[in-house]
Amino acid sequence: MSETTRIAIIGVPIEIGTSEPGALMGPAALRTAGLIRTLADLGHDVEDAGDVAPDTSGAARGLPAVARWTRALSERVTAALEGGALPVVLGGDHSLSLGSIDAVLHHCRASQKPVFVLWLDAHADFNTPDTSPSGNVHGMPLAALCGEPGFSELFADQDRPFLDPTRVHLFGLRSIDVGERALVTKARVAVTDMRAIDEFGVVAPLRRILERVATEDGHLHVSFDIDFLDPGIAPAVGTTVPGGATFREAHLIMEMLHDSGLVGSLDVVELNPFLDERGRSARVLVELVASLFGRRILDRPTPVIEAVSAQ
Ligand code: HAR
Ligand code: MN
Ligand code: MN
Ligand code: MN
Repeated sequence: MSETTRIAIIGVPIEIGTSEPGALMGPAALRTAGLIRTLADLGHDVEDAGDVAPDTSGAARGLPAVARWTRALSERVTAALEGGALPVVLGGDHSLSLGSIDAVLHHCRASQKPVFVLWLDAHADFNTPDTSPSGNVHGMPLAALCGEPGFSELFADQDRPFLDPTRVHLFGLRSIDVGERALVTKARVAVTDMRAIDEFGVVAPLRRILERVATEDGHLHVSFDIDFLDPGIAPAVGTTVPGGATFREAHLIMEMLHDSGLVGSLDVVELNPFLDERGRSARVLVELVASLFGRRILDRPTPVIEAVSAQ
């Protein structure tokens, strides 16, 4: 059995960042698929902090409404981090990362720890209100967090810390908009797109990322958008893109993240249970999160790795 981690589960039933209804059921579906019990059975100390429920009366959609969620979630994630727990945030659409990562940035500003983000996603989510073809806020969180213009109303703190785009790593990218691509390039966001994964696999690029986080003694926030996975294994998402990660690739990523010991916070987002097939996408996510938290086949790290690197 690996070490015990204190885990704070925070549900965020938000779907106003998308145009497809249903993601608000995501936290409930992940609980139904056994997420809490699975993590507790691995020996972790799991607290289910329930769902965030901001007052959104008078602001039904758009940035003003998302701002209410962002502020409420940022407070909850900050409380978890300050209490020494590892926050696991269940979505809900990807606009919730505005709140989870804002909290991580504030928390790490005090300790001067650099914040790294591993963005497992088919999309870059680096649009601004100016470049977005859809106007959907779930396609914008990284741009807002990195300080691109157009988002001043989102955050409570006018002197907020920004995310350093060169410490953001897009992993699994295979759909990007024209204006968004220009921003990603200009900001020098790190990218391992699907072509790179096809050519080199997931191991070499992920090892480089983890080595960098370890060298700089950083906090690693993992933001796992279910559309990173191939729709064939995880159909429950409004924005499917073909050619996604296989179960084996995603599983290995989770095992490597666990073995690194570097993950400090996690989002699991964009699950839309209304589009699922008998709960199978929710179950796949629970399996993968279990691997990130130490479920392994044998009761020891994969032995071949030591054998190979010792040569
Ligand atoms: N890039 C498109 C847009 O901004 C689609 C974004 C879809 N985003 C998510 N999260 N599903 O990654 O509208
Ligand atoms: Mn996303
Ligand atoms: Mn996506
Ligand atoms: Mn595997």
